[in-house]
Amino acid sequence: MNITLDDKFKKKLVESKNIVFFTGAGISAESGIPTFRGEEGIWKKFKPEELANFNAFIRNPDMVWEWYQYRRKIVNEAKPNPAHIAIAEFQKHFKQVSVVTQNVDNLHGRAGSKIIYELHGNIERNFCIKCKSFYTNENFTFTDKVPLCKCGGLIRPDVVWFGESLPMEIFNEAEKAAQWADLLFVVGTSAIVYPAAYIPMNAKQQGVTIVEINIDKTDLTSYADYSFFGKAGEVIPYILNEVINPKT
Ligand code: BJW
Ligand code: ZN
Repeated sequence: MNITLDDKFKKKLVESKNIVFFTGAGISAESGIPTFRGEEGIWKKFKPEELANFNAFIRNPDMVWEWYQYRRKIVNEAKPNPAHIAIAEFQKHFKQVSVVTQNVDNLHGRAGSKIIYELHGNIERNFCIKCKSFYTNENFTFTDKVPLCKCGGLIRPDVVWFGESLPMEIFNEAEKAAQWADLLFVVGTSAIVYPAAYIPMNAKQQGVTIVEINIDKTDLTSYADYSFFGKAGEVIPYILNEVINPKT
């Protein structure tokens, strides 16, 4: 990691009251959870668009279910990494800290973040496509074959697939939180999936300062006020340290 925090950034940071972190799969990469896109992001040669959609589930429910089983196992074994932990730690130093996440792994919650908007659902929950009954992962022993509800319907994970609406109330609250932020950190997302990616773009239009943290350039880089290239698990603790021990 080779980043420098300039005086203007440091001033903005210490004067901020309301901080929002907008996160994607890259923040969980250092916990061992693969991202969706890029070298490490492909599962059995399928793109996320080919698996994370309702038609794929109806065509081949066992295959899509197996993908989620594989990911649940990884998520269960994963632990929050220094990036999730540092974000939770920010709560001790600012009036309000919110997390808007596209991730379904609940690692922000496990790290101790209190205000979390989950835009794409949560892999720990499931529901029946016919009668909409909810099931948690503990409700039954999952196998690699898709389970059936008591009504006979297929049970699917409670996540948002391509072509499906995001939970609108959560999305609206998240959008408001981002637009009222003094600083919006955009961490570990390719920012290509909409409508989630509108959140930082719209906040920028409202004059919010955007700080991107990513190992690579993204579609959002040209909109960001600051871009810190490096691993989230290194950059976020480094910024937190500046809050705790400001060096002038
Ligand atoms: C690190 C790192 C480290 C790695 N440190 N960084 C407008 C324009 C264009 C298209 C559309 C549009 N509006 C809608 C669409 C269509 C579509 C869409 O966006 N398509 C695009 C792909 C083009 N959107 C939808 O279909 C959405 N629904 C919708 O719009 O409904 C409207 C509607 C409904 C009904 C009727 C009519 C209209 C729904 C989108 C749902 C996305 N779902 C998924 C799966 C969730 C469940 C699951 O987890 O299985 O969400 S897909 C997948 O992508 C997942 C993610 O949340 C999402 C974003 O991915 P993310 O997090 O950015 O990950 P990556 O892998 O892409 O990037 C990782 C990044 O980390 C990289 O940048 C790395 O460099 C970085 N990195 N290591 C820091 N250590
Ligand atoms: Zn049912």
